[in-house]
Amino acid sequence: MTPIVQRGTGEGVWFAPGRANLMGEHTDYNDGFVLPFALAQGTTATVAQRDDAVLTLTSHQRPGPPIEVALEDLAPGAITGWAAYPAGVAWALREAGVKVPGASIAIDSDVPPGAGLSSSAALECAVALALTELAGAAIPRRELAALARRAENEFAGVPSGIMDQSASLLGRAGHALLLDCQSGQTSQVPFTARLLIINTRAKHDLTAGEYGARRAECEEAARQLSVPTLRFITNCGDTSRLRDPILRKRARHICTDNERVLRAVTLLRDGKYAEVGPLLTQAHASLRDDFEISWPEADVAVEAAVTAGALGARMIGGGFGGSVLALVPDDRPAIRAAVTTAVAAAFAARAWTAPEFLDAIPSAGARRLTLRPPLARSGYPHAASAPGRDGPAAGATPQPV
Ligand code: GAF
Repeated sequence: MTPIVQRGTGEGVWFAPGRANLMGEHTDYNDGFVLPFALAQGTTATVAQRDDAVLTLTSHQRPGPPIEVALEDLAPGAITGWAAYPAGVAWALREAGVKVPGASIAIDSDVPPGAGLSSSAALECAVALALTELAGAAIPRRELAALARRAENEFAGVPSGIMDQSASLLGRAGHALLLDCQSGQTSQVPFTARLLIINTRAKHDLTAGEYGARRAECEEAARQLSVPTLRFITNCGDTSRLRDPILRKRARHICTDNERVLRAVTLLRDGKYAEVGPLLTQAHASLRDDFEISWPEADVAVEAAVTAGALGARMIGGGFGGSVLALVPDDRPAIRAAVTTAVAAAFAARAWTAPEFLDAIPSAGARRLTLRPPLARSGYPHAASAPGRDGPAAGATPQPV
């Protein structure tokens, strides 16, 4: 079969994955450790270069007329909603001196939005990779992650850390990514597993105030402990010096979660996969009781999953909605089935919206794709509509170029 999308150097399809996080929540903006991995689910940006200096944006998930903006008009606040993420990337690249060309960008994704699986980082990173390649700019992936984060922080106004963009751009199949958010150093930790994501369908939203409030509390705790960031608290007992009980709990979560990341890495490197399970469940208790960012559906999902035989489970992401990650033995499909049945039953008993179950397989990071027909439609991506759900992320066989 012939790949037919790459008709010229000025167009193509780029893919960037969403992420799950094995360990280390809210530790990234505290200069701590995180251990995320790239998912197989992700976002495609199908891009055609234009002769004018204009960006047009369409999304299969957000039908409507193309959003159009002149590159020179890009500035924080100029674009809002979903398009702020790709437009923000073009802005951040220009700020960094990249000669971003005009482009028509069509987005498609199979990362459920609001599920805490970094649909926004996947969107940013797919576009970042596309625009830098079209511009002929060779930007190391770590720097590209920082630029995508800048787009999210300053253009879209979301005060997030560096974890999600790093996982999307630096992820490797069969590995989790250990990232030291202070030094920026990364190392790939072998991790071949099929985990279970339970999308609780309670939507999370990082623009809501709680994420920023946690950041502020962590900064205040660090100030009162006379350290630059909570990363520098390595003896978790030191957090008891904080008089304020809320700040004490926040700092304790960050310190113990940093410890759990390093412990999980050691266990994985020693091949003790199953022993990571209880760490996940401990992390959930810390996120629920100390950091106070869990939500009822997540607590019920964790409890039901572990009772039904999961090795461990916890909420992932920013909190207050989104997904639970459960570690289930790969070689025991009956346990996986028991876990999904138990979680679904627990939700039904409370008359909650049924949860969605997804595979979480440590997968490769962002890359350019070639596609097979029928994905490259006539006139596409200039056509008003973006690729369909049979599009690259959902059904095609992605092949690195
Ligand atoms: C969100 C943010 F985008 C990340 O930077 C990270 O802080 C995470 O919440 C919590 O660990 O995904």
